[in-house]
Amino acid sequence: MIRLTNELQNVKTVAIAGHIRPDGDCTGSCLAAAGYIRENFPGISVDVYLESMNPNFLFLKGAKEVKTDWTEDKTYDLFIALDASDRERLGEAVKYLETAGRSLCIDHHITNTGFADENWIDAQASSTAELVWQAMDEERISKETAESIYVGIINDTGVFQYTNTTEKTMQIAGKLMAKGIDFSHIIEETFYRKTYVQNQVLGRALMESILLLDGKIIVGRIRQKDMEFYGVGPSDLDGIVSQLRVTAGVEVAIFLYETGTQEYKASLRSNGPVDVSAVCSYFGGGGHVKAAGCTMHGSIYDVVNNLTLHIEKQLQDHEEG
Ligand SMILES: [Mn+2]
Repeated sequence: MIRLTNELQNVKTVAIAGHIRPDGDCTGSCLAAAGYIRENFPGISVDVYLESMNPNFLFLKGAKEVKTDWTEDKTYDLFIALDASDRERLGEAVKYLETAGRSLCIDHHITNTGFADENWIDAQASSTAELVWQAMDEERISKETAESIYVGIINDTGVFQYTNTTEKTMQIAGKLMAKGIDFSHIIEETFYRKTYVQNQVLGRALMESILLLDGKIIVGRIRQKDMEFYGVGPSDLDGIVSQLRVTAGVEVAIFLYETGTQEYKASLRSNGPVDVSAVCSYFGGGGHVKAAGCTMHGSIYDVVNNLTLHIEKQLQDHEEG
């Protein structure tokens, strides 16, 4: 376990970074940690590095000060990695880790490599935000910091729906509510809100999806030319795999979007016994048992075949076992 108060002794400068393609947990965790340090340790200067800032999270405190430009060479006393499972996932922010006096890593990915000087990895935690809450002194957490933590938790639990939600998750969520946050508004704006084009591209992926293996696997995909047509980027595709997943009878949902010639980013979700983290790890990716991702190379047919073979194998082993 890591306690921020203990780690900030004799520290004057802190860099906080999450993973590339930052999601709500990553963004919320980073903003919460930064806000907490700025509010309670005024002598410490904090920079947050995120590859991009989702406009839905711009209302969170400190969001507008996030550095999305990593060209500056700065050295820090302390580097804190949040929700990033390995060095590669930090993107170019890894240079601040390498030059920092000391580094911490707080994460809940089972695949985390423990790359920092001190690592707190708890794969039982619903979200990194849940761990960030525990790293703080409860009475020193402001309403604004509570909002950022809440965004992290609802993002990774699907608003307390997924099986990673625990009694502890709900206790922490209750304490966040007691800080006076507008939880209903936060859920609407950060989890359910979609732009018109995001809904259009979701519809397109659903309409063109296919079922494989007697309906146990559903595959959706978006080509680069589709993304250009709708004028959307990768972050606009969040949530498509979740919608594919709710299809009746489906064990595993696969969503693929084209990132280059014969290159696809794959997101997998499991409803049942299939460990998609194992599938994605085989192809060089990672994640959680029920939600994972990887980058795949080859034609769309090869990519779908390779992924479904591994899923089919697991389903067979499960039926036999
Ligand atoms: Mn997370």
